[in-house]
Amino acid sequence: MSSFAPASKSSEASSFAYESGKEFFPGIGEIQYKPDSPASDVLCFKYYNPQEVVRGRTMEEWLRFSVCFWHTFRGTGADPFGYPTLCRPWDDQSDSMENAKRRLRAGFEFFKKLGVKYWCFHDRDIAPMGADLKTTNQNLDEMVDLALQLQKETGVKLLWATCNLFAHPVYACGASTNPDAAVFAMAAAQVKKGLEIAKKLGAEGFVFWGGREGYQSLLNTDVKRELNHMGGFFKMVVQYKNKIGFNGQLLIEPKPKEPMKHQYDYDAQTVIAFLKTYNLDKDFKLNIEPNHTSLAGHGYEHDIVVASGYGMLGSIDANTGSPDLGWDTDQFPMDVKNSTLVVKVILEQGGLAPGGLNFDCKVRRESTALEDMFISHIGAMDTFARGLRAADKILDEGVMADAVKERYSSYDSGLGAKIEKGEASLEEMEEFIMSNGFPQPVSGQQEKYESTLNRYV
Ligand code: XLS
Ligand code: NI
Ligand code: NI
Repeated sequence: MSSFAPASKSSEASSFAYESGKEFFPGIGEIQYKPDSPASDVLCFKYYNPQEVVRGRTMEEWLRFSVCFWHTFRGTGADPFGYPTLCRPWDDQSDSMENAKRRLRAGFEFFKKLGVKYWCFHDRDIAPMGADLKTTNQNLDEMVDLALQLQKETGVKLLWATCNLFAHPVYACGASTNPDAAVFAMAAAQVKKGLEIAKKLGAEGFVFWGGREGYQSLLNTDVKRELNHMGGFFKMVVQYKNKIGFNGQLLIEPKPKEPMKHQYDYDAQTVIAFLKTYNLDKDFKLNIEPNHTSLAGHGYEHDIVVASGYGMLGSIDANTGSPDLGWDTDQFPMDVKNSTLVVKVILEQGGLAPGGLNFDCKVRRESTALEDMFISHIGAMDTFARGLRAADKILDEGVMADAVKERYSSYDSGLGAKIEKGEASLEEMEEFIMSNGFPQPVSGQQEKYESTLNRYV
């Protein structure tokens, strides 16, 4: 397949039309909760009522929404076949600091008007790289000062920060798993700075997404050595985090493939096994992105359920893919059944804090209007608010939980309880079957659960 990737930026050069000091989103005010609004009004919340109390906490406290800076303020809509379509009036497409500052100001106006309390970014989203590490870090410092000021002015906080360890050509064969130790050093130096700025901005977490940590071919790859390097890299991160007193939660975001053919952080269970193998499981949790879970061949909420089950669910990149496509389309989550199943887990584990629901989503390249940025986020927030209301009802009535409990009740006493305590032996099992005979099959009743769920969503 040949690529029609844009080499020229000429198509969007004329879109810059921002008058200094003006609003970035004129005509759009703070988004209101209007439960009685008609279906045609998509610039208000119909279900998300931030201060409404559900199960002892406000909706805002349960859901902890965050906007991601990379898709929403750095995404251009370019794809391998087409030029950018999302040409924002404040963005002159240059790598200047002036442009970076305008973008950041536009971002904070957006967060404030939307009514989210958190944002997330990669270091390279907010500041252009310089010719060397020193100037790169200086650029970052200048942008972080502005971000700190805007955070103070708006009350918007940093859910998590992350380092982009995958876009630069030098990371093509991996960052911490690169066969070249100098590239490992470059990544480590970048993360050192990343942790420092995260601390300065009061980040509640710090994410590692290993987009290039994997392989395209096993023929040129020493898998075990690369994994050892990645484990060592994270040990350094823990040491430095403790040294500088950064208290944010460290998180790993699993993804099985794309951009690499295989990525080491394949899915929740793989990452948990990795963390345990390298004795890092007390220092890290998982940031689960359902679109990645789908890519791993699992159902939407699978990794959320698994991570939570092991006490390792730290945060969620709330998005979705297209079930009919095999890649990470990062769409806005608009499916109420999916959001219900996710929020049910959040409620059952007592919340996500210090994590949250970060919209790692991008509007489609065809959705070119500025208001689409709002409509997409509002729609997704309403989807999760509906999920919260439905999950609350499911837990309140307890019909599904009771049925599941009943399904496992043979483990509550007698032989089952002995098995669960780890006090039983194979000989005892044999004796039990000898005296009781073969057990009768018990119905799993999947359809009963499915139709019960449908009564809530
Ligand atoms: C890419 C990942 C990425 C991480 C942050 O697929 O989802 O956006 O969330 O690096
Ligand atoms: Ni993500
Ligand atoms: Ni993703």
